[in-house]
Order: sequence, then C-alpha cells, then structure tokens
Amino acid sequence: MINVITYGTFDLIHRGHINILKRAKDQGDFLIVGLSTDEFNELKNKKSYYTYEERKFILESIKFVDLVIPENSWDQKVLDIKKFKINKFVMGDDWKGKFDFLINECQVLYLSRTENISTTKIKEDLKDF
Ligand code: C2G
Repeated sequence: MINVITYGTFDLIHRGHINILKRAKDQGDFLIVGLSTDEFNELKNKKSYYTYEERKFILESIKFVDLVIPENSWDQKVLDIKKFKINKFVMGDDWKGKFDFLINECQVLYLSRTENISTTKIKEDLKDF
C-alpha cells in the first residue's frame, strides 16, 4: 500500500487541480490532501472564494482523493508523513526544491503544472465576463 500526500488551497477547483490530484493518485494507492484552512490561507496571503468546509466537501467528492486533512501550518508535513506512513510527497513544480527537506522522510515528487489555468486567472477572466 503506497500512501501519497499533497497540499494546497484548491479554491475554485479547476483542471489544473484535477490533473495534479489524478497524477498524485497514480503514484500510489491512497491519496491524502492537506487542505489549507482559511486561517493558513491568510498566512499564505491567499484569500479563497470558498471556505475550508466548502473546499473540503468538493475535494472529498473527487474520485482520486481518499482523505482530506487540514493544513494549518508550514511545519506539519513531517508529522503528517510519519502519522500517515506516507511513501510519496507530491506537489506541482512551481514548488520545485521548496520541500526537498522531506527527502529524509519519503520520496519527493514535483509534477509539471497545468498550463493556462489558475484560480487567479479564473477570477480575472470572470471580471470581464
Ligand atoms: N497546480 C497545478 N496546475 C495549475 C494550478 C495548480 O498543477 N495550473 C497545482 C499546484 O502546483 C499545487 C496544487 O495544484 O501542487 C494546489 O495548488 P494551490 O491550491 O494553488 O496550492 P498552493 O497555494 O500552491 O499551496 O504547503 C503547500 C501549500 O499549501 C501549497
């Protein structure tokens, strides 16, 4: 049983999010998503349209996702990896290198981001809609 984990805000779910979730799940058997809480989003200087509960509800309905846990801080990843016996940590390659310190705990994979889509782009495009 290969356990995979990834983290993010996943606001206004789009094909870029689905792509990373699908490919993360393809890396193993069980995918855990550390979902940024509204409070942690503030620390990330991110404001999400949907609340944590709404984003959690949406993520839990995605077939690639097996478990959603709250992401409250930058420092919880090592504990999460130990707690959930994680074998692979996956992030989009906009984070390349940023989580290499996890290499002592599990495999660290950065997968290519999906081009031409982002929550920011969606918000911008909707302004002119
Ligand atoms: N992503 C992607 N392609 C896009 C947009 C996002 O592959 N076009 C990926 C990101 O690389 C990330 C995941 O989708 O791996 C979630 O993206 P965000 O919700 O923007 O998450 P982020 O703010 O990067 O938070 O501790 C890690 C942070 O919580 C990551």
